[in-house]
Amino acid sequence: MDSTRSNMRVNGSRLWQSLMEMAKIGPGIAGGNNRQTLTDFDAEGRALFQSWCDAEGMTMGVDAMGSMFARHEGTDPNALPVYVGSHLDTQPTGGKYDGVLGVLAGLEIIRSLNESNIRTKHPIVVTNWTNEEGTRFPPAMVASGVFAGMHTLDWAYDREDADGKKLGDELERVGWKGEEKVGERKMHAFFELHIEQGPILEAENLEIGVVTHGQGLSWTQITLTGKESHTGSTPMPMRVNAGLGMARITQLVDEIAWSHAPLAVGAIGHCVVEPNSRNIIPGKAIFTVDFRHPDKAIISDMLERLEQGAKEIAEDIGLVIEMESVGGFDPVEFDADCVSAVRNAAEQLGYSHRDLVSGAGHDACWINRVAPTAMVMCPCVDGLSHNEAEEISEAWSTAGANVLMHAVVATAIIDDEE
Ligand code: HGY
Ligand code: MN
Ligand code: MN
Repeated sequence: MDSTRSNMRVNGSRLWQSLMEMAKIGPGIAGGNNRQTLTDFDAEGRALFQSWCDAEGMTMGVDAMGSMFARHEGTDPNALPVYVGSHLDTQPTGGKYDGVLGVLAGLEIIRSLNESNIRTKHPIVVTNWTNEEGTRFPPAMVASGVFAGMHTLDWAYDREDADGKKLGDELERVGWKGEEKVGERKMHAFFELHIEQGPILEAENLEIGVVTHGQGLSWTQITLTGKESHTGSTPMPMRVNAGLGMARITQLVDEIAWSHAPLAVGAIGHCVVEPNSRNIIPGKAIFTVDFRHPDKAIISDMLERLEQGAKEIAEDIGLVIEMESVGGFDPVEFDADCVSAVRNAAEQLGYSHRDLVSGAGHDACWINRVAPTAMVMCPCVDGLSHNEAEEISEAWSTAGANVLMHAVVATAIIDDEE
């Protein structure tokens, strides 16, 4: 390999500074972030990212879902670009690195290439996908899902938050509703760096995860309708308690997941109890069941048992039950050549690494349907994420960004290597 390329490294401390700078926008209450999609904080983070891209001479495209595409020219303007990125939006009690590392490491690649005057044949486009988290506007990965043709634009615009605000209106309000038709961009390849959000790499003292697959995900929203009544004067036999139904279904979800140990996972993270008064028996409970597994057949089995068991619980208590699939995707196998580019980069750079199945969903899981795609992962402390205490080290961040850069540049081809 040409010495120029083999000596390429990112500026890890500059990347770390940018991460800390972005983390100041939309602070949480415990050291993390609350920069939810299409809030004013999200708009502020986008503007900072745009200013950094402008400083590198990149041209910004924005599509009708607000996804941002910062283009760094290659020597062949007609060559399909190599895309690299992730998401800047965070969970309400999110960490400083989930998604953000992937976007800012992409920018750091451009900063480093500009500094060392290395030109690639293919242009490189650094991407910020709108609303990866899917907390404010479910489901997760909605903009990359529209890009991959999994959702229509109108359906996405119609998503409502807890206050009844619509995604499309909020996109307009924050000024990030672009003109570009979503999904028209063609990619030579897409790479995403992300923290593992699980314990494996740290536990095995490894620096890099070469992500070969992403596990499948299913979100089922359940609405239980019972009867509101006084918690004091209503005799137990007369109660139709929606909260009790939710509690029993929560237990059922846990049992179903454990029955497919060690890989299956299941939980209920979102729930609304109405009218949510301490002395009224809940008349309604609305909650989302999150099931995940690398094997689609297991997810189907979990869903069948959930449907069967939840109906029995509802009947036993006298509740009306409605169940609706509100998100999900099949297990993903990433592109073999892109995965090899990641693995080769880790080997050439001398980083300890292993193949990994992603436990979390990522924009790459949808983009893999429309372009050759792969992911790089770095460890996170105690495997903790979706928690303000999420933490990584600067060394892990730098290693991940170096592997990302070498995989991207090898795919975008350095001009004088032709
Ligand atoms: O839900 C997920 O896996 C992703 O973190 N949005
Ligand atoms: Mn993420
Ligand atoms: Mn996340």
